[in-house]
Amino acid sequence: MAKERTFSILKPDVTRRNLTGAVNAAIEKAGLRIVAQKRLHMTRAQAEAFYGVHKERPFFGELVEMMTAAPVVVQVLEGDNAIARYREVMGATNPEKAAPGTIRKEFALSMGENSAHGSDAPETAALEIAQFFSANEIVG
Ligand code: 3AN
Repeated sequence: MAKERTFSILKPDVTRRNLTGAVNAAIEKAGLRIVAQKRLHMTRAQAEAFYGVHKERPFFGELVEMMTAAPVVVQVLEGDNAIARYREVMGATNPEKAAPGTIRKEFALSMGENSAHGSDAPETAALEIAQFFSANEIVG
């Protein structure tokens, strides 16, 4: 299996409820290594750029508001097939449809406040990582 890196965000609903450690425990238990991590408060410009692909969607305004409402924790996760593995560990976008034991089933509040973001492909993972981390901040 190929060792990969993916980009993760623990969303404001996680930091607000003091669940950063609980979500990180689920990530590590799944065999993913947190090889970079920082807590920051996203600016509107950062959130709009990050979710640019969704700008025509009806929930875009709400999404930007939600992502800038409180701090987030941005991370780089590393492991075998990390991109697909992390999406499995996160569970479905809609927490009601997420499988038992997934981060979203355990912690998410709604479709919007769904606790975690994970990249969906190698190209997006590389772009998303580069938006928040320089190479010397990632230590595998
Ligand atoms: P995922 O994060 O599971 O890849 P996407 O890429 O479809 O899901 O959506 C990006 C983010 O937009 C979601 N994580 C969620 O916060 C928000 N979102 C998606 N669909 C909705 C919706 N119908 N209503 C509100 N927010 C949504």
